Amino acid sequence: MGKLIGKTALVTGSSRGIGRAVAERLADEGALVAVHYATGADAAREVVAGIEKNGGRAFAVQAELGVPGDVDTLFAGLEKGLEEHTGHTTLDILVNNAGIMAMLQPAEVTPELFDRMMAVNAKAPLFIVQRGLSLIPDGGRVINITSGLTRVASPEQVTYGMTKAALEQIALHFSRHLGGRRITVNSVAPGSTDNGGPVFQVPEIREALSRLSTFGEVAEPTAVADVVAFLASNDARWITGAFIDASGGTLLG
Ligand code: NAP
Ligand code: 2V4
Repeated sequence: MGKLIGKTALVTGSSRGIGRAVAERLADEGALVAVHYATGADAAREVVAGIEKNGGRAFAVQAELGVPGDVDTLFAGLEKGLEEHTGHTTLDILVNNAGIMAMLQPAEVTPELFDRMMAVNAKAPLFIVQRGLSLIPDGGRVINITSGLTRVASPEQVTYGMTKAALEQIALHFSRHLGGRRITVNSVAPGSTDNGGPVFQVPEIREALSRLSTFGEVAEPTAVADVVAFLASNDARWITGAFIDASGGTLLG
C-alpha cells in the first residue's frame, strides 16, 4: 500500500461496479481520486465517504458522457476539484472505465443504438484522453477498461464488442504518441465481473457465466481493480500499448 501517494486520479464511472473498486483501490494506495458519475449522485457520495473513512482522499464529479459538451463538463468539475484539493490541476492517472452495454441480437441493432454506445464507450474516452493530456505530466498513466468480448464471439454483443475494439485502438496509437513523455497507455480487458447488477443474482446465469472463466467463478470488481492499480504504479512503467487480459482465463479457448 502507498504506491500512489502524492498522485491524482480520475476514474470515470466510479459510482459503482468495477470503477468503484478501482477508485477505492487507487485511494488505498494514496491517490486523490476524482469519483466520476452520470446519474448516481448518492452512490458517488457514498464512494467518496467510504474512501475518506478509510483515510483516503476523493471528490465527486458529475458529467453525462456521450452527449454534446460532455468533456467540457467533466473537466470543469475535475479541474475545480483538483484545484480545491491540491492547489493545482495535475492529473497523474486517467482511467476510462465508464461504459454501457446492451444484449441485442444482430438483427435488433439500430443506427441510434450503435451511435449511442459508440459515443459513450469509444468517442468520449478519445476526447477525454485528448483533453486530459494538458493535465497529465510526464510519467502519467492512461488505462482504458475494454472487454474480453473483443476476443470471444458473442453475437448479441456485436455492437458492444465493436465499441470496445475501437477503444483498444487508443492504447496502440497513443502509446507511440506519448512514449517520449513516459506516459503509458494500456487496455485492461475483464471478463464477466459481478458489478452488483441483477444478472449476477440469478443462480443459473451466474453459474453459466462462472463456467466461462478457468477459475470457475465470475470476477469480483476488486480483482480487476488490482490489475489497474498495478498498471498505475511505477512498477508497470515499462508496460505500454498493451492489452492486459484480466478475464480469469476466459479467453484461453
Ligand atoms: P456498471 O456497474 O454498469 O457501472 C457503470 C458506471 O459507468 C457507473 O458509474 C455509471 O454512472 C457510469 N456511466 C454509465 N453510462 C455513463 C454515461 N453515459 N456517462 C457517464 N457515466 C456513465 O459497469 P461495470 O459493469 O462495472 O463496467 C465498468 C466497465 O467495465 C465498462 O466499461 C464495461 O464495459 C467494462 N466491463 C464490464 C464487465 C462486467 O462483466 N461487468 C466485463 C468487461 C468489461 P451512473 O451510475 O452514475 O450513471
Ligand atoms: O458476460 C460477459 C460480460 C458481461 C456480463 O457478464 C454482463 C454484464 C455485467 O451486464 C456486462 C458484461 C460486460 C462484459 O464486457 C462482459 C465480458 O467482457 C465477457 C463476458 C463473458 C465472457 C467473456 C467476456 O469478456
